[in-house]
Amino acid sequence: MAYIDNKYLALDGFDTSDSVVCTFLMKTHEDYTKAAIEVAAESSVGTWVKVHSLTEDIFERLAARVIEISSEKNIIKIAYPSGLFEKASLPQMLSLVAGNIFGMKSVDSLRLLDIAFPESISSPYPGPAFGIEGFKKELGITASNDRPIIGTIVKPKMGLPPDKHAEVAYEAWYGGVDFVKDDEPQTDQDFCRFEDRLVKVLEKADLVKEETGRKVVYAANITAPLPKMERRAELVKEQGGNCMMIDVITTGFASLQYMRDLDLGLLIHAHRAMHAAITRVPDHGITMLVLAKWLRLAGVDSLHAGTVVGKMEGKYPEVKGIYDALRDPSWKQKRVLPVASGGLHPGSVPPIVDMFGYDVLINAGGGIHGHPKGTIAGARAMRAAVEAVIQKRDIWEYAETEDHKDLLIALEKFGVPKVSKED
Ligand code: CAP
Ligand code: MG
Repeated sequence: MAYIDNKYLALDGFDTSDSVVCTFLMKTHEDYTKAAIEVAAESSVGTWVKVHSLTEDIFERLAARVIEISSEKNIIKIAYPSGLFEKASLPQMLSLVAGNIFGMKSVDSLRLLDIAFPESISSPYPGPAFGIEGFKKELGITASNDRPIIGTIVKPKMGLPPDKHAEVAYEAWYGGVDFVKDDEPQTDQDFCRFEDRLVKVLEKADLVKEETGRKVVYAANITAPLPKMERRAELVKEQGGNCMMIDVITTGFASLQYMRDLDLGLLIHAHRAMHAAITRVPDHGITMLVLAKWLRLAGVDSLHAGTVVGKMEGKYPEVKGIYDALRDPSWKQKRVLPVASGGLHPGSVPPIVDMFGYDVLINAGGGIHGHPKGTIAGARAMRAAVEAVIQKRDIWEYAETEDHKDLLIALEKFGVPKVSKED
């Protein structure tokens, strides 16, 4: 296509202080600079041919500019003047910087690697209502007794009736887990209606508090078309719940912003199911880093962010970058609690804490409910693993010295290697 106008190029400097700056990985069979111009034009004020109605004034105010081209690295940077964006609207922002350009014939592949916002764009977004500190406070965890939060997912993923679902939650909490969530596809099916499940699980949360004195969190999965989501969130509130879980990619950014703006005083736990359809292909799509930044602006309190050591893909540099963006203290918005989940078990606790510290929610589904002695033992093993890390002790040494049978069985079951002293 014949996009024209080198005026989209600003390679000799451009004031980006009031621009959203996007970094793209762009591969093309066309002239590299020309393709970069076409991406900038199509994602701001241009189209495939020059139109008479595009005045100089509009161009000066609103045209995106290519501020960096590195054809040998397949990297381009584009600055988008803030005037292009509606205040506090992620759907509009995504339609601009992550819209048509992915499908243009002039690029063979395009991946939005990173995004940086000027104050004028980011500050109208609410960010998390609770954040990391608020999430931990809900569980009675403060600076004086700081530690990672332990969570589980009720398993099997689908199928349990409400009373059995609640029983699994109770056993996990009783064994020492702080946080229990529904699985991502578990919403309001005939085998387990949402309201019935909610009431029964919250009764167990109250029972655990009576029996152990510990406050716990139940992330009820309210995922649904928006009116039902709103109704379910209100039910969580009415029933004394403290957290709603939303599958934020499948429900969409508009729904999430709406639910956050209700300001119900409930933790928002964000599951990212379907993200890998967008984030995984290395040359095309949008990175989880960019999704995480958008979700922090939107105001999730916790977000699945990868584990490096679990069953889902994601190498350390990329996953650490996501954790850093969620927990970056320089933002006006509160910090988001990253969630490590997927294929984890008690033996995963030391490497997760080594990589990411204590400001993390470590979720284990199969790693708890797959314990040979059942869910309570699995939860106790997870809790003991955290205790070993807090005491800076080797997990095997701790299990053996403390004669922690549940942890020993878990380490054997999940094949956790013993690290000999000289290692
Ligand atoms: C984990 C999980 C989570 C994934 C999500 C599952 O269960 O409940 O949804 O971890 O992946 O359904 O697989 P297990 P991510 O603990 O039994 O693996 O956190 O990467 O979004
Ligand atoms: Mg799941």
